[in-house]
Amino acid sequence: MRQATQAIAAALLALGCMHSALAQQKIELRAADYWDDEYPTVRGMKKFAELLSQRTNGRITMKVFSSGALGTEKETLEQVKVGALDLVRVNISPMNNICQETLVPTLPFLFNSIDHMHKALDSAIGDEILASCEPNGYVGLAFYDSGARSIYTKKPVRNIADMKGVKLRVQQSDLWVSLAGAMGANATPMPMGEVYTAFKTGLVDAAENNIPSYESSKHFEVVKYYSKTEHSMAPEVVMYSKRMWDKLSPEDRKIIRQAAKDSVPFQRQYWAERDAASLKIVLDGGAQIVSDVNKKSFQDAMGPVYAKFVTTPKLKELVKRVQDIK
Ligand code: GTR
Repeated sequence: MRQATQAIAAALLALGCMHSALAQQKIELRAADYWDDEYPTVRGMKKFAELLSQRTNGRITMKVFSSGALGTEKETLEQVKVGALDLVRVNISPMNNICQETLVPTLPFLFNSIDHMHKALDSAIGDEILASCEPNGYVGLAFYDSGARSIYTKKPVRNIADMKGVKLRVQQSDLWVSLAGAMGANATPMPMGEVYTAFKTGLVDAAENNIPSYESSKHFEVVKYYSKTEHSMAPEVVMYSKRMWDKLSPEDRKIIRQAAKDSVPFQRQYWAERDAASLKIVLDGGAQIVSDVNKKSFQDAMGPVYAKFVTTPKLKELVKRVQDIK
């Protein structure tokens, strides 16, 4: 009896050692982002990496492969899904066809200000949206800022009628195709990296994005009118591979989740700085910001987009909760 007890105690001790060895395992995470090292999303990811390393005394590190080195957003999302990459920062739009709840923050004119968007994403609504992609292979860790998206093209756009027949580049998401259609435009979905050439060859006449993207992509050099339609505030998102997540210890999951969350206020600061700096660059480069846009003409046309995509009780509830935020 006594021997048996001793044997059990020894086995438990061994298990405990194994467990703490696992918790102490060195982990080198690999992350991807489309933008270059100075862009606010990459700076946010690097802050996230720094916090991880600090909090674990260098046990968990994260290398951020920037400048689209590992592929387009759609491609890196596929790598994350199979676990070839641990995590990625993408715009939420390429998640739209993967998990439904991500449609909500992409919807046109849902948020009426940046503050409203922050309140919604910082609340339980944001957490629910981040958590909703787990069955599809992605653990949502955080939302990053991306400002508001507006249309830019070779002539000023002041009213929805100006969009009729315009070849508008959109992100690779069915919601975006429908949104462009509701504006009267011809949607041309393609990855961001192809848009510059598409402008040059006339494949597209217009695109839509925030000012830092308009500047960083150099699109402002070829397309001079940026019309403030501010039709969507689709945020950026940090998605972790569910397959890789399941291999982490509960302690490490907690550390990673917390570091991602704690990088958010830094990223918001980087965003604000870059937004102002990019505006100056595009203006100095000869771009014109068109502010007298009839936003209501755009807003009034979005009913069919809501009708087509906000179809389940869950999506309706999320939209209503966002709209009810004061
Ligand atoms: C940017 C975003 C990128 C990418 C791009 C696009 O605002 O930061 O991740 O999604 O938009 O339009 O493809």
